[in-house]
Amino acid sequence: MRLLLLVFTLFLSPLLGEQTLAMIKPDAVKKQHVGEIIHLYEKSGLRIAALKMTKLTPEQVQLFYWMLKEKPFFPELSAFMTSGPVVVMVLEGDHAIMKNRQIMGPTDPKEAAPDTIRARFGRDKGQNAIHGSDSPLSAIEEIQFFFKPNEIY
Ligand code: RTP
Ligand code: MG
Repeated sequence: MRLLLLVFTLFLSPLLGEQTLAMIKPDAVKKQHVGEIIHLYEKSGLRIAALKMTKLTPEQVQLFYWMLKEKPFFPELSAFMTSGPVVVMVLEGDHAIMKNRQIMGPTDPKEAAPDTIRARFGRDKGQNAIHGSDSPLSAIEEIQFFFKPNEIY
């Protein structure tokens, strides 16, 4: 079953309506940019298939950003990501993973094109307003991290 899901995700889903996870980070929620960011996604042609607000625990940040656990900035990242609620969404559409990364802009808002979420709402490399899955595998894992199948429409 897992193998079938993997094959479907890697080869077919980009054409049929790929899904990705987007998370509005605590800085952007605090500054009340949730509505604007959701509006940008809806205008982009991606469909919002699931949506919720939640507050991450330090344990959840360790699991979610497991690849970065050894990085020197991880304590700062953990403090930031647990500093307030986040809004998580499943976005769906053609090449949703890549499209979302384009709409977000690069990690450092200073390097981002002016109309991207990070250029508009991010402050620096740490507090950069938005997260997006970066591959088909991370999209599956991150969507499952936050949503049960019956919460995705
Ligand atoms: P994200 O996972 O949040 O979508 O960001 P990303 O792919 O653009 O960047 P990634 O390398 O995965 O880093 C995850 C998040 O860690 C924080 N970070 N801080 N202070 C620093 O040098 C630094 N580097 C990364 C950011 O919040 C980044 O988005
Ligand atoms: Mg990343």
